[in-house]
Amino acid sequence: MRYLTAGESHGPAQTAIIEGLPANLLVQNEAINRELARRQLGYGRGGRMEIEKDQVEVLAGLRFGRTLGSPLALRVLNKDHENWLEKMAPWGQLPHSLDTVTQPRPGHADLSGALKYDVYDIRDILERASARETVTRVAVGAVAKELLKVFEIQVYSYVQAIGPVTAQLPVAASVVANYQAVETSPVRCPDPVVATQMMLVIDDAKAQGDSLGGVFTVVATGLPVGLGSHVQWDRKMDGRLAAALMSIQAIKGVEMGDGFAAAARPGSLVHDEIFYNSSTGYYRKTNHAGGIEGGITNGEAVVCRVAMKPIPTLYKPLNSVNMADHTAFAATVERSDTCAVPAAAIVGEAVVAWELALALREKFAGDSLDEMKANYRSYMERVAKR
Ligand code: EPS
Repeated sequence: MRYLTAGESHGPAQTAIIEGLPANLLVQNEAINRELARRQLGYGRGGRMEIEKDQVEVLAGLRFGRTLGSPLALRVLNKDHENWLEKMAPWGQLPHSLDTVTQPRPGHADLSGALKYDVYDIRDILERASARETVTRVAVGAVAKELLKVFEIQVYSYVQAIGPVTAQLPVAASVVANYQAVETSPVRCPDPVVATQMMLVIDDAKAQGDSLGGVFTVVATGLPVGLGSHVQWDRKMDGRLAAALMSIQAIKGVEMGDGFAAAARPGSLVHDEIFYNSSTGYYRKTNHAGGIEGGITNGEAVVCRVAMKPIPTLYKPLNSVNMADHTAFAATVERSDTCAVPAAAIVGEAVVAWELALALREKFAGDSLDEMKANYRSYMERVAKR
C-alpha cells in the first residue's frame, strides 16, 4: 500500500492517491470530513482557517461507500485559490514582476529550495513546502483509520506543551481513557488549568508578532503483537513511525515511549517486565518502551512524543538577504498562524494511522477485507496458544 500527495497551498486543490487498500472497506465521507475539521481547530490559528472549510471529494476508487481495490483518489479544494487565480495560474505568466518573491524567510524551505531547484521566484518553493499539504495527509490518515477500526485499533493525540508551558500529565493510557477532556480543549490539553495558561502564552506571542511550538503525543491502542520487524532496518516499526512523524512540516524531534528520559535511568527502571495470565496471555504492567521492542509492536499501546518548532512565518522581523540583489532586509509577513501544535497533533495521528495500517497490510495482506480479516484471525489464534 502506498500514497502520494500533490498540491500547492494557494493552488486549486490538495490531492492524494492511495493504492493497495483491500476491496470492500467501508469509507464514510463523514469520517474523512470529521478528521479534516479536527485539523482545522486549535487555538492560535491565523486568518487562513477562516477561509477554508475543508471537505473531501472522492474522484476514484469507491462505489456506494466501499473500496473497489482500485486506487482511491481524493481531493480537497483550496477555497483561497480564488484569491490567487493570476499568481497561481498553471499557464500564462505572472501579471506583475513586483509579485515575484525574492526574500527568503529564515526557518522556511525558501532559500535552500530556491537554490536547489534553480528558481528565481521563491513562491515556486514555498507553495509546496507549506503545511497546507497536511490536509491530504489527514484525509489519507482518515482512510487508514477506517481500516484500523475494523481491527479495533484506535489512534489518539494530545498536547503536552506549548512554548514554555508544560502539563504534568498521567501515562498515555490514562489520558486516552478520559479523551473527551482532550477533544473539548481548544489546545488539546486535558488539564484545563494548563490549557488556559497555554492560550495565554499564545495570546502573548501573537501580541509580540512571534510564534510558538510545542510537544504533542500520539497514542495507538488495540495493536496486535508483531507489526514491523527486527530483521531489516527499514522494517522496524519505531523507525518507520519516527520517519513519518519527522516528515510533518516543522517537526524537529520524536521519542518512542520514555525516549530521552530512558537514557538517564538504569536498565532495571526502563525495561517493562513480562507477566502471563491464562485468559489474556502475556502482558506488562508498565509501558516505558512505548509499545515497540526490537522494532516489533509488543501489544501494548504505541506512544510517540513529538516536538514541533515555532512556525517560521513571523510578524516580528528576522534578518535575511534579498536573493535579487543580496541586500539585507528584515523579513516580515502579513498573515500566519501563531501556533499550530494542536493541528499538528491531528496530522501526527494521521501519519501514525497510515504507518500502522501499512504494517497491518504487510502482515495480513489480502485483496479483500474478508481475506485480510481471516488472515488476522488465524494469526491471533496461533499467538494466543503460545
Ligand atoms: C502555512 C501558512 C498559512 C497557514 C497554512 C500553512 O497559510 P497562508 O500563507 O495562506 O496564510 O494557514 O496552513 C494551512 C493553510 C492549513 O490548511 O493548515 C505555511 O506557510 O506552512
